[in-house]
Amino acid sequence: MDRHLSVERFLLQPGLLPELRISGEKILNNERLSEEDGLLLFEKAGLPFVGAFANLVRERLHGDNTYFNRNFHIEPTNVCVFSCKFCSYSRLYANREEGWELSAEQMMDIVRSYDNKAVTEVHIVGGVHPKMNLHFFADLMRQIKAHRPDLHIKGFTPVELDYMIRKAKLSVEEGMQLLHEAGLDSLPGGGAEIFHPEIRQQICDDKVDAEGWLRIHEVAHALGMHSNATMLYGHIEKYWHRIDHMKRLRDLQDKTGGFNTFIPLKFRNRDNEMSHVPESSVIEDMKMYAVARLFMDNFPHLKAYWPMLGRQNAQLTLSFGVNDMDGTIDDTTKIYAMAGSEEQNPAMNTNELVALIKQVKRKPIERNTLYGVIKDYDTEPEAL
Ligand code: V47
Ligand code: SF4
Repeated sequence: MDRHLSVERFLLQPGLLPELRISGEKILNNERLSEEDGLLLFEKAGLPFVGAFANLVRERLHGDNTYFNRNFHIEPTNVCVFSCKFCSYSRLYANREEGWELSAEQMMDIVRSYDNKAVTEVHIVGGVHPKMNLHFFADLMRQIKAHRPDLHIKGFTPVELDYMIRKAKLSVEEGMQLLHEAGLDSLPGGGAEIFHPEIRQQICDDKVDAEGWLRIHEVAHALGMHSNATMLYGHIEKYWHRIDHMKRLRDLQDKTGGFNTFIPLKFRNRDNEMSHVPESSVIEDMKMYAVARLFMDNFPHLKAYWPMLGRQNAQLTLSFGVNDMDGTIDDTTKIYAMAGSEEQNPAMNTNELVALIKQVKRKPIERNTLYGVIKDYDTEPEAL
């Protein structure tokens, strides 16, 4: 059936709110949704409605293509000077003997352990340790690039960058330029949480604010680097805080075009100071992905981070706007296992990830960080 027609029938439902019909028509006509439209979808639309429209947009942009990459994480430390209430992972500097701190040599050992593996990206992210400064990380990146020049380094959130650049007494432009020249290729999406101060002050008061986060990404884009953006949802925020967050990102993307991917991150409540806050339902999670796909019309990709959602829910997101499953990860991240995810040892080999995508009738495509196609698994044989 024509995809357009199958979605149009939602607009013919008797009793459909006139405002929802208007939003639906905008989507069919490729028009941008306003903040009011976005809020309405969260508040008044059922999951089948938003899901059908989000899937239409996903298929318009990408057909059945579903991207993943082969990557590994390095988490240099979980010692952190900040104290985000949702964080299950960090240890304060005063309690640093409970945490870990990797030396540059230990991190190079991790990089070398992938020497014969077809990984294309290393994702470096961790706590903010006062002794691991900008020059330490610049030197680490030079060593990584000297060892393996083609490995894409996606690293550091604006939380880490703001702290290390300030400490080095450089401007954001100078700091980012130095790190880029040392080998930093792109920025991951972390540290964004919820931008609005009403929520940010309650959950992560002491780290970089919305303006600081957005400015670092803007400077990175001006240097020709790409980046991702996240949103930590499903805790104490209201729907309008989510819309405010997405609008700020959409506005910056209009200006720079430097974002690749939007990644909604489901709040997990184990072993943190927000454990009393219940987690969102699967229905709410799917709605979040669908509205994100519809509202973030200038973000080419929408990612479900499977180590956080679990494999089956990640499969489900592929019908609600998502076209990217992140990567093989290889059990190298602890952030979500410590926060209560189903995935206690997140690792999937390429064949498992490919099978997961094929099982729900989508086309698995291995990509590099910037979405260049490495292999189309629909037409080529499986990896070994
Ligand atoms: O900013 C921390 C989140 C983020 C919890 O860009 C939590 O490709 C849920 O941003 N429940 C860091 N989330 C991870 C991140 C990321 C991950 C994968 C891929 C990319 C990418 C980026 O983790 C933090 C925070 O929002 N986080 N604690 C928690 N309890
Ligand atoms: Fe530190 Fe990041 Fe945890 Fe916040 S979320 S306490 S910045 S490691």
